[in-house]
Amino acid sequence: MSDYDVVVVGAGFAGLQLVHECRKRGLSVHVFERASGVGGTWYWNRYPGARCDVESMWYSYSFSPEIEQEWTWTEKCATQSEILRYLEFVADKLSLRDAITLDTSVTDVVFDDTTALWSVATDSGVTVTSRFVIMATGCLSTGNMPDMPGVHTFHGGSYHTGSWPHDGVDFTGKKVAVIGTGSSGVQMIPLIAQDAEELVVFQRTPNFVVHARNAPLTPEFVTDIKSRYASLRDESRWSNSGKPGRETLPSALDQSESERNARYEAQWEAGGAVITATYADILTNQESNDTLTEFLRKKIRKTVTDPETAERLTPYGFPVGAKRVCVGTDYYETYNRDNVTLVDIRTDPIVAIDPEGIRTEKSKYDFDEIVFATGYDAMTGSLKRINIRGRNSVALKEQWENGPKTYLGLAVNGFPNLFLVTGPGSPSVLSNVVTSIEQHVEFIVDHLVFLDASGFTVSEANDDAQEAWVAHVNDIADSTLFPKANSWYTGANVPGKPRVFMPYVAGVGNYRAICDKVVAAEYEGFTMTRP
Ligand code: N01
Repeated sequence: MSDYDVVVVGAGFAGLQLVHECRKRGLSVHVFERASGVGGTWYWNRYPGARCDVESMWYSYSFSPEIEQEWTWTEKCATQSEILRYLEFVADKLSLRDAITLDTSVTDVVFDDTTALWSVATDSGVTVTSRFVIMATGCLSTGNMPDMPGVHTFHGGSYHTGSWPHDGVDFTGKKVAVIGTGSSGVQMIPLIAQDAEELVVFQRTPNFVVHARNAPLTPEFVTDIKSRYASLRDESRWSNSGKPGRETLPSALDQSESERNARYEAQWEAGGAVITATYADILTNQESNDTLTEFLRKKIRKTVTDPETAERLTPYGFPVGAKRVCVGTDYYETYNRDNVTLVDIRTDPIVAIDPEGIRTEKSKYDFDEIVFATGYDAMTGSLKRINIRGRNSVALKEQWENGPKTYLGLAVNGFPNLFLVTGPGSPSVLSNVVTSIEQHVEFIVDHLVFLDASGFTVSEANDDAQEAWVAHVNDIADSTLFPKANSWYTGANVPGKPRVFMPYVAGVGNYRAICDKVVAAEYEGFTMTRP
């Protein structure tokens, strides 16, 4: 007999919905969450300018029409604080809080071959047993802190974007360094520049940055969407991106240069990373991709007044969209300010951090504050830092030494009754992640119900099904331009991490159809056994 049917690790979007869905189906469930509140990534990412670049009307749960109608988003792209308020509202509305233990990190998740139960140990000393464990730990929740010489000797304030102080940081009149120019850096740099006396940005790889064109939502717009939510959500579930569709022409090469640029211009003005979906072949055909690359490079040169800075900000060497396109507000314009300097650390590398600031090969900079916008050990980091041991005590970390392998991104051979939400091999980070989370949660919980109804106690992904899924994920990725960039999708941002393309690129609709077929074939690819 176990303490729970289901133990969930993490109380973000996935963990909260899991509590609700498990309870609805009569399964006892408990969540352990390391933070002092619910919200997952939205609990931690409180840096200036933090907001979601997927529109709030879509970046929200669809499983409850009541929540959809009751909650009203105020901005096109919601701020971190609004998303956190939303998740707190959901937790209260569905009375989820009593199933969640906060301030508690799970340290060990160990399978007992004899009893077929999982033992889940925490840093508070509490250990519980459970029939099933669901890892809802998020794709971007373990920070990537560069191991720079002297990093701990700095006398000023030092912060990573993914664990921001709750009281905020006052940069007024300060000398500030930001290291990293991904989505987090791009959002915060313009705001820090407004307050700081001096801001120095240390850039390793320039990214393509497009405008968010964020704006308040009008009551008419919200009412209209709310009245059509059911069909729009259905469209999202079967789309590529997890949002309602938009008009996409087959190839950028079918149009003249002026027609193409007119379409790009319209999308540039509308804002959003969706510019890479202007043509269906932008991420599969290098020549098509080059047309958008050139359009965006011209925008940088036109916006940034100093030609040398503009050139340093201009990305080369990878297709646009193969690394996540960053969505910002006045990002390039910020480099026209007198108090902002851009250091290209590819030509002038950081050699050390010392008590006063940062030393590069060519210069020394003194700072009051250093911000690390250096990203995450994405997709596998949060799973590998927990001691997860499956059959015969094999550690997940060791099994994944050469890269993660999963079946559907949801289960791992050798780890029976353990499931992943948005695991490697799922569309997760290449989609509106909330749409993906909902599909995964429903698949997993329905599977548990099926097991109980059929008298099965153990479900395990087959090795051959897993191998076939990994091969499929790779084949599809290789038919696109994604693998041509050194990105966190491939693990390239973390020194020593194996290079494996982790997300599933064929879209949430195709993925859902495959999962539906697996269900229709009574969970093909899983071996299910009775006691
Ligand atoms: O992290 P990143 P992020 N020395 O990995 C640099 C989501 N997100 O937190 O490119 C110096 O993209 C690194 O350089 P390089 C979104 O999915 C969404 O910004 O590796 N620099 C890069 O410039 C996003 O993609 C939203 O050469 C170092 C930067 O740090 C994901 O989170 C907002 C370095 C890291 O960029 C991650 O975004 C925020 C080193 N040792 C985040 N190591 C929205 O919804 C790394 N870098 C808008």
